[in-house]
Amino acid sequence: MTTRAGFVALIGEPNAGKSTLLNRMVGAKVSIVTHKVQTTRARIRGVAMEGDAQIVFVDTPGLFRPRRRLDRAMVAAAWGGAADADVIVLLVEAHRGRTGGVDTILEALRDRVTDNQRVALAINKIDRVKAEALLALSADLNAAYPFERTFMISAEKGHGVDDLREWLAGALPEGPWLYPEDQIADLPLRMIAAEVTREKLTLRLHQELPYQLTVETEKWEDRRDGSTRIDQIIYVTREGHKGIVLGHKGETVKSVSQAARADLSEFLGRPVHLFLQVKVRPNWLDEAERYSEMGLDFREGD
Ligand SMILES: Nc1nc2c(ncn2[C@@H]2O[C@H](COP(=O)(O)OP(=O)(O)OP(=O)(O)O)[C@@H](O)[C@H]2O)c(=O)[nH]1
Ligand SMILES: [Mg+2]
Repeated sequence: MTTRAGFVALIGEPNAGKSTLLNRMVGAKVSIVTHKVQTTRARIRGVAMEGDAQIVFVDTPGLFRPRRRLDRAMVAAAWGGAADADVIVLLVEAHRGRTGGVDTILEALRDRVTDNQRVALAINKIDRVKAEALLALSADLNAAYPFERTFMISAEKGHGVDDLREWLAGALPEGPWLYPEDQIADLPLRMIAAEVTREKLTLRLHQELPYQLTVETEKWEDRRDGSTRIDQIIYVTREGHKGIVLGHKGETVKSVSQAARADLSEFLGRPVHLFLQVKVRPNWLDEAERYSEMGLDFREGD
């Protein structure tokens, strides 16, 4: 049997639907999703099988103009994911079209893509627009960059996703599989668990606060009774933020904990006891250890 295997990087502006697409391709929620921009902070690998091909999808942080050290490390991680990929898929939101941000990405692609890499366009969220608009957008983007193929998809509803996966499988180089056939993600469980809690926090907190916090798994204990105890710390930058995360009588953190615990129990297939602690750490955004916990390179933020 001739097998194929390789890396497919999903890149695009924040909120384009990269993580939603990765989860759909893998068939499990390995990367967190919210309606807010800059949800994903590091590269997240998910593995999908298609016939004799093993496709390693690499979800990346959105590409935007970075301001903070964390932002710069995120954008560097995204381009690093693209650099290592056999195939790059650029996701563009159908209803937003060719934005300035998309133009900036196209320009960077012209400089960065190497001869042995293939690049496809996926116009996502087609459920939000009329067919006529799609054809015009596809023509416009293809005039701006020589994409090998264009796919019209809805990562959320699943339209066009099978075609994309089939094409990707054929586009990968011949070679042995890179992961065991039943592995779906390449990310430590404690990191997935921290991400789930960060997703619930991002969904419940407003404005800048989600961008000023990070979550780390401190302890993980698989108990003999079949349950798992997970202890996590939520780092915030200010005393005021701690109060907001806790909420009136601790209600906010309680609802975050309940929602995270439900997701984690489902993901792990066993009961989970989740303990969250909020700590003020004014400079966590400038601490190297916080970045390595997230899977980011601190120096890339210089
Ligand atoms: N209507 C519609 N919404 C979608 C589709 N795909 C993703 N979304 C929504 O778009 C929002 C962003 O999705 P994500 O998958 O988190 O986007 P992302 O590109 O990973 O975003 P960052 O991690 O911030 O870069 C979420 O609210 C998704 O539910 C789609 O095909 N149709
Ligand atoms: Mg994402």
